[in-house]
Amino acid sequence: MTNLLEGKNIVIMGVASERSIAWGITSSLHKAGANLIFTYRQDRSYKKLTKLLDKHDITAKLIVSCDVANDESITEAFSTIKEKIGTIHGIVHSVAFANREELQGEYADTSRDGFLLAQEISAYSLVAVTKAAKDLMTEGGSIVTQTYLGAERVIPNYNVMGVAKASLEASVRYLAEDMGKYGVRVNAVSAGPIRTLSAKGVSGFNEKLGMIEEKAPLRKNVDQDQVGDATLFFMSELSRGITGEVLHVDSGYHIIG
Ligand code: NDP
Ligand code: KAL
Repeated sequence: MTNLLEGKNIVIMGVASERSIAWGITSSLHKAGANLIFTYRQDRSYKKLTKLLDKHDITAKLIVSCDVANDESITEAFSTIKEKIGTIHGIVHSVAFANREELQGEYADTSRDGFLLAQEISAYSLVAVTKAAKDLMTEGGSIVTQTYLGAERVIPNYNVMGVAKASLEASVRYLAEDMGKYGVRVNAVSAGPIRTLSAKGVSGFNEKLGMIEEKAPLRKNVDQDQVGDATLFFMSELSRGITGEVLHVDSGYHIIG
């Protein structure tokens, strides 16, 4: 797997800590020889990221700030990438957000603002980023996002985020059709529960981990490296015939009734 991404410029969005799924992806793509560009939102994430890169002896080609809730910030980030890097071959979209108080109780209580916020950051951002990256992906490439089973089924507490992920998965299909003619593939990885900053403090997370150990065919939880390797597959030519797909990396849990 060492040379799968040699010479490829790939943008990774969403490293907030060593536990981030995007950090597992960073490891896999780095081992495959990719040149990595990172985007972050909070200064705290920038500090974590630079420390992690240092610790693991990974050199970033570029690190730029990008708040996906803000069109100007997206345009600025991608024009900096265009100016400093030129052509890119891939984007890893690993960002999501909903108000904590709406990730519990009844979905029927979701506020208009909370609904729109979750959609904006967790689903529309993939569209906005694809739009901004279009003229940098002149040699074709691959866009990969992260989703969860709550898009397909009702999972307690996931609520407004489940509806945002359903919108994200539908966007993957529509974007796959649009971008296919430019040689760009668009896919999603649907990961099982992984303890990250996002998962911290949300109700019902530990129960979900237990459920996988008990019911999933592989009887164990997945980790960031497994999601990283599946994302590497989507980034590489090994998946050249696949687009518009949602691939479950969840120990097989989704097949169990
Ligand atoms: P993390 O908390 O590590 O990452 C979430 C990231 O979202 C952070 O880097 C955060 O950046 C970023 N983010 C939030 N709002 C914005 C914004 N407005 N602009 C730019 N970036 C933003 O959690 P995960 O690694 O768990 O989450 C990554 C993805 O994986 C998400 O899409 C999540 O839904 C998905 N997923 C997670 C699962 C899990 O069990 N953990 C399971 C299945 C899917 P910052 O902190 O700088 O704001
Ligand atoms: C059924 C599950 C249990 C948990 C329910 C909801 C999880 C929603 C994920 C969503 C991304 C979490 C947040 O938006 C948290 C946010 O309100 C507060 N946290 C933060 O601001 C931190 C500091 C930053 C880094 O986080 C973000 N996101 O910016 C779902 C479980 C089993 C699987 C998970 C966790 C899925 C998923 O999508 O993450």
